[in-house]
Amino acid sequence: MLIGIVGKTNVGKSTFFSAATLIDVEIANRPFKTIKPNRGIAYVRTKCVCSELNVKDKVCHDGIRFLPVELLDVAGLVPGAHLGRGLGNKFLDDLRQADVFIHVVDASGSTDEEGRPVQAGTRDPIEDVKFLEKELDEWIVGLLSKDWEKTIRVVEQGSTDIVMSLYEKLSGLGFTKQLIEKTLVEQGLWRKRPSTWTKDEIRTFVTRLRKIGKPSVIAANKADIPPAIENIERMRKTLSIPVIPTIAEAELALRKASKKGIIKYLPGDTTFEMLSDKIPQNLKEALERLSFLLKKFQGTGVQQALETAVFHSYDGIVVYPVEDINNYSDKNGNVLPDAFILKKGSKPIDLARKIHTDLAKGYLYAIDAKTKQRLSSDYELRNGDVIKIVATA
Ligand SMILES: Nc1nc2c(ncn2[C@@H]2O[C@H](COP(=O)(O)OP(=O)(O)OP(=O)(O)O)[C@@H](O)[C@H]2O)c(=O)[nH]1
Ligand SMILES: [Mg+2]
Repeated sequence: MLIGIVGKTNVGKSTFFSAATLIDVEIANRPFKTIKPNRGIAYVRTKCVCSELNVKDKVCHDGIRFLPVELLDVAGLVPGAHLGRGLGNKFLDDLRQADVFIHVVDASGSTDEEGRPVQAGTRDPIEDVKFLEKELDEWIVGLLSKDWEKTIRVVEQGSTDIVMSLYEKLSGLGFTKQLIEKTLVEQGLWRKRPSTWTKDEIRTFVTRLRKIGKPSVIAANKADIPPAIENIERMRKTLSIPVIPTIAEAELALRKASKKGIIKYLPGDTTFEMLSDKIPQNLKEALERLSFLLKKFQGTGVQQALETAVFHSYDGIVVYPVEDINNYSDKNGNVLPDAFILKKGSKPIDLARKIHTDLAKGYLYAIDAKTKQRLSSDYELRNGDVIKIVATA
């Protein structure tokens, strides 16, 4: 699973990335610090199925399982990026494979539209959300418009159908044929000759496709700077996607202090414990400030943003593959050795594909380890399912 971190330049994308992955990257209060994308692994938490099954596994901690997700932090955008402003938006191609976006916004309004530092409260973060969504749409429209005349010709001559044609044009973006077809129908473009589609119709179609195919969550960052709270309230009222207040900088500091053994802190916690009383005064003061922020915001929001992206926006469910349905283990007796995130609506064959392409090739059927029942091939997997895939050798 790949999460793309997108947003205007200088809003805290790399800080968020670094806090979530503990990978050191360049962070600075100036636009366009990141140019080359950063890739790393973060973890989302889920309640492990072990307690429900009354078994003990060696993977989860106190009944909580940490599942890896990949994060991609890319260069920032500014309005007009699709026309080449700032660094342009060509690097968005790195994000084609992303399943979901975390859209980092400077909720405090302390960076102007070009990402330059300004007095807090100057810039309206809602404008940042709007322009970024527009840039994402322009990017997709650009992919769609390439050789548009030719597309029109082949479709109208009947050599290929419109769904297949659009699917191929947008290949790599991860939109399914079903989604493309459903969106065409919904927008009244199905059976309408592509040569008669207006620019507005194409744009509305793309916006809809993006909203469903590349869902996103807003990380309302720099929530610690005062005007952020009012801005977040407004964003929640205006926007139709989840808005999670985040303080990426605090999360990064806490995770680093925890790594150094200064404090005991787990991502997502709302408090931490100092592990020594010989902490220098200045560090103690900094930690006290962090403690205050954690209490005030009920956490730094970074973990919550990741989990909202995976389990809410992307609609992820967690499924546990096993080989031995009686002991819920693999063939070596390891109990619940793996857990995979799949999109809601996935079938047993999708799980097989996640485990190994060969397993999908030789797929015969699946068994629900909890009920010991054989599952039909169109069974929709549910969160917490424990599944054995039976395949040819
Ligand atoms: N107050 C505050 N500052 C933050 C927070 N998160 C990041 N910053 C600061 O914001 C500035 C920009 O952070 P970056 O992570 O480099 O931002 P970016 O979006 O990756 O920027 P580019 O790569 O240049 O587009 C840095 O000075 C960070 O320390 C936060 O939660 N609160
Ligand atoms: Mg950056």
